[in-house]
Amino acid sequence: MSIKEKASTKEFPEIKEYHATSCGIFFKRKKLLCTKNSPYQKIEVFENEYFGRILILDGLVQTTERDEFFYHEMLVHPAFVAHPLPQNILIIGGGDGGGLKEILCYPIEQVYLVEIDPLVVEVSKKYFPWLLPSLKDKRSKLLIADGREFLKETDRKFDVVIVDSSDPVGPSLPLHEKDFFEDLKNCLNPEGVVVTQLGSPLYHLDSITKKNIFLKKLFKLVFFYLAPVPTYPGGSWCFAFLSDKVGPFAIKRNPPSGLKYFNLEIHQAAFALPAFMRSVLCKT
Ligand code: AG3
Repeated sequence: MSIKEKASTKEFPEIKEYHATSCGIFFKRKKLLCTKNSPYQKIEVFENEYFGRILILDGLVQTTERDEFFYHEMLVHPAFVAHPLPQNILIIGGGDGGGLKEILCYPIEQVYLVEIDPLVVEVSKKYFPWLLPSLKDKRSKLLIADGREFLKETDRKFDVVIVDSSDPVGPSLPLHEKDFFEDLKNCLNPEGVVVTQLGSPLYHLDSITKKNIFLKKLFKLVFFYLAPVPTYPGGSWCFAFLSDKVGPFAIKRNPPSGLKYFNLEIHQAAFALPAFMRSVLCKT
């Protein structure tokens, strides 16, 4: 960015997300596109010169046009290259549709998108270009429902479940709890794989460690992996790959072409954990 460009952004107000009490990230707000309160949360979309449109829920950055591919590709493709035959898919959360568009790259039978907040879907349809075409795909079924209730009530079984929650506060809190993962397990086919986002290895290591304990009791195979997400706290994000039968390393198919971050080398490398994570996660 040139000095002139830097100076020209001065007039814009700043949007901040605190990552801890003394630090965080800021964006200059070029244009406010939407600010609404749903019964669940505050939903904001604004435009930043560098990152494009940014979706914020209750003050937490969810996705940006410029760097969404890091997160959404790494949320979806590891499970899809490793599962023997992913046909029936469930996404819980993820009402912005970033994960859905990645899933639809595969020849699946059906994908349920279960999002609690209809306003997130409405707003994302309007401001993020990938959601509307993904919802029009005949294989997509949008259900506005509480993910936890859906799992308790459904008799469907899924091959891959993607949990695209926000941080463990507000409407996403239940999607981080033990009961939820127990219910999730009951909705999996025998070769089912679950991927869930777990937060920042720097800021959220305690909560990742707590989940590790109950996840290892529930699933025979528990793997953690990492991906860079420039606009999330700490810039590096942790995911869990969970299954009773299917591990991540025996590759069953190539990823779709045209991806911007994921490839099979990245897939293998992503499961290598730094020493500070291994020392707390690999001893239990
Ligand atoms: N879900 C994970 C968002 C976590 C962001 N946390 C934060 N900024 N503190 C993203 C949903 C996008 N499909």
